[in-house]
Amino acid sequence: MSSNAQIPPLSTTTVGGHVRAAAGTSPQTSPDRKFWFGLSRNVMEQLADRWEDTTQAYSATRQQHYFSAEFLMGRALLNNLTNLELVEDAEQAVAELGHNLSDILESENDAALGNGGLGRLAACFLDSCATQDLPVTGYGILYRYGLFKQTFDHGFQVEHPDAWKEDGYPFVVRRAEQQRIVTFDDMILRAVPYDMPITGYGTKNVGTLRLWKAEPMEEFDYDAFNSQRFTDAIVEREAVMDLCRVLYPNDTTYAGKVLRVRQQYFFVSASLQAMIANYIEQHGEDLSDFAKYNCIQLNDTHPVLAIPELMRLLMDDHKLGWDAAWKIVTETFAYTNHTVLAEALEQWNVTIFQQLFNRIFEIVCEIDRRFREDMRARGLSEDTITYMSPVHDGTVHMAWIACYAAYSINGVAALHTEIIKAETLREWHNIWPEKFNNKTNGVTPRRWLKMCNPRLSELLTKRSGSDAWVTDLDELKKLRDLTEDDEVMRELAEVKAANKRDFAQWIEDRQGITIDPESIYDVQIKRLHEYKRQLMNALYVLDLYFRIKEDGEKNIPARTFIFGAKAAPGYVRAKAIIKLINEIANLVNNDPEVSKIIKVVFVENYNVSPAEHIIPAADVSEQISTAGKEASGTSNMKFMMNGALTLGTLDGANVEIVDSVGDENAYIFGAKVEELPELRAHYNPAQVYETVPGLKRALDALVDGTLNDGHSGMFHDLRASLLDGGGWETPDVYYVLGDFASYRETRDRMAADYVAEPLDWARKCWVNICESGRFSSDRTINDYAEEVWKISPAAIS
Ligand code: 26W
Repeated sequence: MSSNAQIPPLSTTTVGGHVRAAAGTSPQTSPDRKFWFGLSRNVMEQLADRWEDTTQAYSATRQQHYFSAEFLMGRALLNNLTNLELVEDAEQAVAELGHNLSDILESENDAALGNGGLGRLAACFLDSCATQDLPVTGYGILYRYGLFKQTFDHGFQVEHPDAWKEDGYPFVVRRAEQQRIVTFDDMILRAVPYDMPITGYGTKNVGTLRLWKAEPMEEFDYDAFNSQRFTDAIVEREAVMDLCRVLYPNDTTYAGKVLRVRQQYFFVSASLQAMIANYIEQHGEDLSDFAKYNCIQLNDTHPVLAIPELMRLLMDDHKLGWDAAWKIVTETFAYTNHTVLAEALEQWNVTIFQQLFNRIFEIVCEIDRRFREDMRARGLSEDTITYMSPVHDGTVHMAWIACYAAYSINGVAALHTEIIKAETLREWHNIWPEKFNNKTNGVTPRRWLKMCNPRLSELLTKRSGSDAWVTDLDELKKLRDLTEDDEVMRELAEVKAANKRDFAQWIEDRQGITIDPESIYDVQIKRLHEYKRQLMNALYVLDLYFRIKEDGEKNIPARTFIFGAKAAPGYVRAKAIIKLINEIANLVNNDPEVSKIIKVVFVENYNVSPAEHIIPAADVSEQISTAGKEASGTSNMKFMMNGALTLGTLDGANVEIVDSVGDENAYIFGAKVEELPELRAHYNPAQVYETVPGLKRALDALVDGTLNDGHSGMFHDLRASLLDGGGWETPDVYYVLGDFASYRETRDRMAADYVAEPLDWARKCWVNICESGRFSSDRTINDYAEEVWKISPAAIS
């Protein structure tokens, strides 16, 4: 179809040459990993000229800059081959050189520079921006270690460093000539950009993700070395290198770590300096039109230091007055909120600011002073003013700075946006309702459908007569009525069955566990958090075990319960839930009778690439958060696109998914947001435990010796957290027991429906696939581009 015709073909000769250079052997004897390097370099060679052209085109126009502490990119090679429509060429060349493309692809490490939803969203957004020729650049940090690797030791999570690029990484280019200097009061260092090309599908444009790396000012301090202060010189170097060493593994829990605020300031300062330099090069020294050519999206509060830093750069380095600088700042920044959980709000002790960058602290205090003046003039009460002020109680409140300075504030799903307007950011909404808007999240159909599910992609292309859906997912709506065509439904069922066989093989190879590919694959994959209620899922499985084992229930449809989740290393209760699921897996999988009907699989080290194997094979998508807590969710969208049905609460984007597919094509249960306050007021979990069928037996198994927590007391704590809060906290904060009966009934019904009439199940899956266009990140990005960023496509010729 495309412009890619001009790319010189990727051939046995070119691939062979790159592999020889990377491996120092013939391609035939090269290890897969070295082959991957060579093939990747060949891809880089192919896109280089277009990348340069795109960068040039974008620098002259109005641009958007996406600031994010996390980009969960996953693997790059297949994504780039897919986008450049080179998969077949690569397959052929690799085969001719005696290798197998899928082995080569599997030798790539995931670039796991993110924790979960927020980081993966940033990655999907970049894909959609490139595909739609939008002048957008991502800015973040080149972490040496990505999200920790997870293993299980006797069922307990163990964390290991993820040295993902230790032997090199061909998809970033160091641009030393564009380095910047970043100054802290106690440290000065160089920020060196490493640029990653972001290819789009069916376009020549190649966007950029710029990841900054901290390096010492001097390659080596020879003076210190010569004056015998050798160790001092090394220690200083290491302090600088520490800055980018590791991605903080907390997802939603804030920890006031100085190194983290250093990371944040480091990358926003370097990015802003680069933006200003480009502006001056293009439009001259007068910065008053800065906001006409640039806008910045703040991905949650992590990059909010960019607000005082831009003030500093404009005033101190470029000599603008406060008002002129503030005008630019307030026309430049837009802020996205990704969570309503109070424990996620970033607040830094003022002493950290004073120690690291006192000038920034001064500016924040001046923002605070003017804010208070402004609010008094509006007649707000002193209490409200204090609550909303950027600096109070010895703390700097990052979200409040963002709300005050940003021209746009958005939530990530319709329900979430309503909640931040009415609760989380209520005071701000009262003053500036016009700043608030919703941008429901989306996911890229390139990675999450075309690339990870080639069988379904082929079916969709065949049935719609073209592959236009790859860049316009709404095209699939036109196929919705094919539910009437049993032949198509049988094809769909066969695609799913084949994907399930692939997954069974994959998990057997990876973890040595055998599952039944004919069973229902019921999947919950996401970070481990109490609000996501993996514990409720686990209790259902445990209860089902007893129903089979003790009650002798017959007619239980065969099922495989699949989990994937990492817990923040310091989140004790989340780790207890991981151990519990592993113990339940032990119990179930080793029971000669029960294991014929159900199995439990915990996918170790869940990440982007495991997700690409799991999602195409899934039948049931578990989206079971306590209503009001999951801002959006994005795996719900990936599952839908791949023909899995949602078993979920009316939370986050689930609400919009049900709205698109209809009640009859999803399985919704549990308390709704507006019901919860009333329900909680009379909630007595101990009574629910006694009366709801199955609960008592399942919960008691946590402490009666059925399950073994290695004498850690973890399972006792889990049970207590639900029943009486251990006597010192509110019991069952996330309403696990309250929603259990409804969950159990709905999940049972869902399994029964699956086996009752496979073609009817396929019809529901088909509707989900055909209605997933609304959840393409192309749609999300279009909405941002038109309503918030005001940018238009800039295609290169
Ligand atoms: C400071 C600690 C911290 C770390 C990460 C606070 C907050 C976060 C993120 C905001 C957590 C996150 O990833 N949120 C998820 O964002 C997704 C993309 O919008 C949503 O789909 C998820 O519902 C939301 O949990």
